[in-house]
Amino acid sequence: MRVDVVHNVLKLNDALAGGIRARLRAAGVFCPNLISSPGSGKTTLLEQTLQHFAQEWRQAVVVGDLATSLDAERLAPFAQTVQINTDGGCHLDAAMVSNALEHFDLDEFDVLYIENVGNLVCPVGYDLGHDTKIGLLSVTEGEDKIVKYPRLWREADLVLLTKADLLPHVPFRLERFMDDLRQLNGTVEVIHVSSTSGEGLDAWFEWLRARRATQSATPAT
Ligand SMILES: Nc1nc2c(ncn2[C@@H]2O[C@H](COP(=O)(O)OP(=O)(O)O)[C@@H](O)[C@H]2O)c(=O)[nH]1
Ligand SMILES: [Mg+2]
Repeated sequence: MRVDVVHNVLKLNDALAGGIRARLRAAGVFCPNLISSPGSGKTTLLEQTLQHFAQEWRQAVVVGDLATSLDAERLAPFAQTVQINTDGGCHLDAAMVSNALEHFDLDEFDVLYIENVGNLVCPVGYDLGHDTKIGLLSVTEGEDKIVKYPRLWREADLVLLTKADLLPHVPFRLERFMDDLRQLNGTVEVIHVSSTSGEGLDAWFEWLRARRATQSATPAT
């Protein structure tokens, strides 16, 4: 009985997510979903990214947190931003994103970034209608988070190893990280980035640009 309930909730979510994806595609909006633990650098990277593409793309953000509008306040100077408060929920779901989209005229945007609730577990299973799932791991979290939380890394289209500037200062085993990641996801691209030093940001911007171009070439379904 309980299994049926969970199953139905996910089915409803997937149906809503499919509708969101169709709307985004029809409007030509590319949608990356950023997933990581709290504090691994999602908002800081978005601050950099929004500024980098300011002249090139019309950008918007939906950001999820349990409480406060702190992240939206950080991002609002650079893009139209909607904060979702999940009131205890550990992830965004398609209904929340669908409600947030009421605040946007999608025809006015090229890219909609979703910053998911900080969590390596719950957000992974929820389709939000996004085009690509990006997993971030900061070097301060430890390389063991790859094997301990495998699903995100298995499903990610890109892994960003963040806070790369701190690598010399923490006992992060890079080789182990790569070996474990390759076991889960043999082909996933990995970019070392630092929002502080700027390392890897160009590679990240290029990845986004290329991915968006691929998406735009895919006909809406
Ligand atoms: N050293 C270093 N600190 C960073 C970097 N990116 C973010 N931070 C810091 O890490 C903390 C959490 O960053 P934030 O972007 O809020 O993480 P989020 O919770 O994933 O959105 C903040 O104090 C940031 O200043 C980085 O590349 N290097
Ligand atoms: Mg944040």
